Amino acid sequence: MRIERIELHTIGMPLVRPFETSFGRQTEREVLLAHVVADGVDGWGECVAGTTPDYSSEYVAGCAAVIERFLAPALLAALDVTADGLDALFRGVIGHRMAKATLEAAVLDAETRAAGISFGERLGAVRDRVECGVSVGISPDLDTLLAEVDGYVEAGYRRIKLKIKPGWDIEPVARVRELIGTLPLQVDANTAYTLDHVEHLRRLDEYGLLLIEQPFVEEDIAAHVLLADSIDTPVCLDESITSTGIAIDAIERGATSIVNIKPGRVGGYLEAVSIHDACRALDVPVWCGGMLETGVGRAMNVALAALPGFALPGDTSASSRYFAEDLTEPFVLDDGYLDVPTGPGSGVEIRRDLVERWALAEPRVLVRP
Ligand code: SMG
Ligand code: MG
Repeated sequence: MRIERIELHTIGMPLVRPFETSFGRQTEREVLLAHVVADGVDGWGECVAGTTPDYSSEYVAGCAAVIERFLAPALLAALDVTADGLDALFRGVIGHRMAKATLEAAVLDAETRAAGISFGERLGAVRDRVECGVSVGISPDLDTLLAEVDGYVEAGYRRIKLKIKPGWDIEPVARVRELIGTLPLQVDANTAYTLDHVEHLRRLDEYGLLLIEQPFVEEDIAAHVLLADSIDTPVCLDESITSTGIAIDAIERGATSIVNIKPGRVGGYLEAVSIHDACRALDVPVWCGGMLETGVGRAMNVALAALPGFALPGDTSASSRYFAEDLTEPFVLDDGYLDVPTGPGSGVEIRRDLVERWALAEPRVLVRP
């Protein structure tokens, strides 16, 4: 394919309720979207970065700058672009995986639309629907938390994930476990703990959790090995896993026995598939994480979650978990599952009227020199 044009849109979408994690609270999702036109075919990609560099070092305005200054010019200059060739094309830029993943998603979307195949077919999906979990933010108080969880159980979610931090962990977990009985439950600390908390975290073992996600800072694989050796609850890395090599290393060292795969965090869907394949070869189950995606990213995540190694429910919740109105046709839960889109490309259509209505700035238009 030859890329004729790249447009970068930044929009703001209100959340149906604030989302609080150990590192912050958000009431709106700022979304960077890349729209590529390749041989007359449109492709859209969503960036998972947030407004501030708190989940990772990347953030929306930074991703837009890296794309505009370095990645888009490389893409526009290339004579023949394929999704498989992007790794080599972007090799001159170190890191910036979320920015790279945004363009990769748009190129994959255009490529699969042109070929008339679905994202699921392209990635190797083996299921036509995926089991869904929901991520529950830190609440102002326990009653509010229990009411929120109750609503999600009613809606049919098949797994609950609680955000935890020091001061908001054992008691919320105990109360939610009491409320939901044997429904699968897991927790996510987003790096809020240190090795001083190992004894405290061992108290979670009582509640039969599926896993504890990313208790310590992303660079500290060794700390996760120590925890994994002293706790029964499986340790699962999220932020730490940024490539296939790092995933294999973390697994072999015993830091993680389950892996959260987020395409944006690892540089794209093709690297996500590669991590899936590596984990599968090592008999390590994986699940699909979420970054409050709009329908654009959600459609692609649901396709990824339909690969055979995705053995646990993902943070692939319904559109209504975050948005009153989605950017595409909404994803609606059916008995705790979402259908994998079957149409060409991502299989969903972006509503350009909403991209315009929710724009936070004029789109940046990049064309071949
Ligand atoms: O999309 O439902 C979702 C979000 C799931 O909890 C979620 N994501 O660390 O796994 C994670 C967090 C990161 C959110 S960054 C604001
Ligand atoms: Mg996480």
